[in-house]
Amino acid sequence: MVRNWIEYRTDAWVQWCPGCGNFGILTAVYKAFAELDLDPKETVVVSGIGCSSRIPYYINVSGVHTLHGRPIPVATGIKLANPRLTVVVHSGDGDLLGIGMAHFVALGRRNVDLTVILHDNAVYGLTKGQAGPTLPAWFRTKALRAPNYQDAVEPVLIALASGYTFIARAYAYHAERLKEIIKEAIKHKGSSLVQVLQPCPTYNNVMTPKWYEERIFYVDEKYPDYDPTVKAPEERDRKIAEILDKFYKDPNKIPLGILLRDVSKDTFEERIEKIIPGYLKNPPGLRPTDLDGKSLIKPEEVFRDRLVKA
Ligand SMILES: Cc1ncc(C[n+]2csc(CCOP(=O)(O)OP(=O)(O)O)c2C)c(N)n1
Ligand code: SF4
Ligand SMILES: [Mg+2]
Repeated sequence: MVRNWIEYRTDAWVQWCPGCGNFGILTAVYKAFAELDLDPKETVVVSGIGCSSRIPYYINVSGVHTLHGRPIPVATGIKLANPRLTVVVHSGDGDLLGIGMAHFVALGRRNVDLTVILHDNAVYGLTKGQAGPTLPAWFRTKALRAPNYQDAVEPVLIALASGYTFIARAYAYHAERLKEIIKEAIKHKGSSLVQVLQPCPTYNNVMTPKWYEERIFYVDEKYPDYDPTVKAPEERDRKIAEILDKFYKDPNKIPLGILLRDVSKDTFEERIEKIIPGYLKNPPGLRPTDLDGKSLIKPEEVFRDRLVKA
């Protein structure tokens, strides 16, 4: 059964500026969730703080609007408490790659089965247009008094270096292509990154739709033989070298599509199962905590080794 995507809409007024790329991302997410037939009760959207992070209010699944930079740790906790949930992180470039960068790297190292959708407008939209971590050096957007004199970070390369097992880039105005990529990212078992290039017509007057559309290309169109799959750990470095060689030679071109799909690694949940057998069958979030009014959690047993003896 495929649900109607309208079921995932809420009644909340969508508070984004006209033309904002977040609308394309939201549309793609509704349709991806519907086509994957995700049960709203078994799906959680977790965001940080920013314009993009308002998204949990607009999607009719469980949602948590967390602190600036912290959606990944909160999402990790939710997923590890109940690995049967589908957990999707939505946040901005400032949130995930500035204040939240350590968590972004840690997620790749762990390969928790989460999908991260990075709304990348290269500015801090909510706080009125300061330079975001992905704004190239010497670009001067309209809120800046001087050109940006920091270098940009490249989230795809950081994700490759950190261990993410699914890495893709998309463009917010191409909602159909974005929807297909989001579906693949959610289906993948492990940490997935979808970097979405997102025009911000209010503050980013340099990286406009025209600017993006002159640079983007789809890897499956330009290189139809390219296979993003990594099947064994020793193939990963060779695949990264191929990505750099094929897609990163021309700094004026931006590759879109699925760049890496690494099926060679255990997820974090599978690693926990190895050291705590039975965890996947009986994870903490599904264990009863109360029986007939009597708590099943006995602090004196849980903390037995840590009690300070008088
Ligand atoms: C701890 C903390 N520091 C700073 C802020 C102020 N702040 C709110 S949103 C934001 C950046 C938003 O940029 P981004 O994550 O790129 O999201 P966008 O608005 O562009 O979607 C900042 C710095 C905050 N809310 N909390
Ligand atoms: S400020 Fe930019 S990112 Fe924020 S809602 Fe407006 S157009 Fe979108
Ligand atoms: Mg931003």
